[in-house]
Amino acid sequence: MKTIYNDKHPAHAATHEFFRGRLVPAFETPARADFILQAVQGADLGPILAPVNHGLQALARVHSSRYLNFLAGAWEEWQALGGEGDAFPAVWPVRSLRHDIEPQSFAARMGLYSMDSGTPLTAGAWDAAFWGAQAALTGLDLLLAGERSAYVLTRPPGHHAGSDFFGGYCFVNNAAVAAQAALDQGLKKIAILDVDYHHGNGTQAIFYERADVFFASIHGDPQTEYPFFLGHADEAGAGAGLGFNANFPLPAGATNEQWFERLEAALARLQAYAPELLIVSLGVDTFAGDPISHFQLDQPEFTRLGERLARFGLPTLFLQEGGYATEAIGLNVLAVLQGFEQGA
Ligand code: Q9C
Ligand code: ZN
Repeated sequence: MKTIYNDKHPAHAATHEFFRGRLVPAFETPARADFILQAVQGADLGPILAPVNHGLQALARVHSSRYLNFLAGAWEEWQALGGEGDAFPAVWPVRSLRHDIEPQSFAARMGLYSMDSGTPLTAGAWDAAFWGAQAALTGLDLLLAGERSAYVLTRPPGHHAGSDFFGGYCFVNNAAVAAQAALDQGLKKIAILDVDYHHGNGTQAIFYERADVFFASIHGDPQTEYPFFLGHADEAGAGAGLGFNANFPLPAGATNEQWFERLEAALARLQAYAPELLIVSLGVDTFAGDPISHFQLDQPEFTRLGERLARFGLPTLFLQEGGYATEAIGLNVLAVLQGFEQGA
């Protein structure tokens, strides 16, 4: 399996994030991707390629242009204001406040375009996120040229980012960019399977009213787990998209048996949809040792996941999402990818 490595990822390097009222060391760090790269290289998984620039247009197919403009210029604006350290939002347009007018104030736009205070906007966030999407598009090219699978090694992750907001450590929704690009190149039905511990609210929302992308997700119950405000089992899609969204929330602390049972249920829904391409939002924060999550998967289960996805039998694009047990992340990801290769 080929890996597309976003070598611009170190440009996004937050030192701290807000958690329980104070700044704590950031969880989403460059070291995560470094460990994965080391594991992929060490195992000789296959060639490691650089992303090819496909331009901004592919991002603009799923993100609003005012949001992309904001992201591209945010660091300069923050610096011009004398911002010290990373930028964080502090005010949000909740219910009854307006979203249609884009305020001049940078602080106000930080809130308009974000969903939480746990996602530092750094000097290199835009560069890293832009090239992450390009890496996803490069991976898609390989599949459209006939490869059976590809792995996109990138950060920051993408699945919490909506059409016009960042959050959950995500800025550009790589899975959505890739799915839309596949449709734009003539495919008709795309399946996205999100196995990150957290519900992929951004991806779900982007395709919620559409029938050409089926989004299925297994995740910690939003009653207690981030992103809290989306990811319930009754979210089935709307309008033309009704029936093309499926959520499988599990309580924090769920067993591996429960997790694989939900995986089967999710795959059954995707199979009935008869998609042409599978995009996997591959978060490995389902790992038993993850510092911010509460499932119990370990390396044998990650291998089993990879084997099962291989038996699903579709061209498969793996996109890196979460996973915060930094020292273990490389072997956890590798277990999925090698399981896939063995199961093929
Ligand atoms: N300090 C992804 O896995 N807040 N995002 C956690 C812990 C947000 C995770 C709080 C977690 C987002 C892509
Ligand atoms: Zn996650």
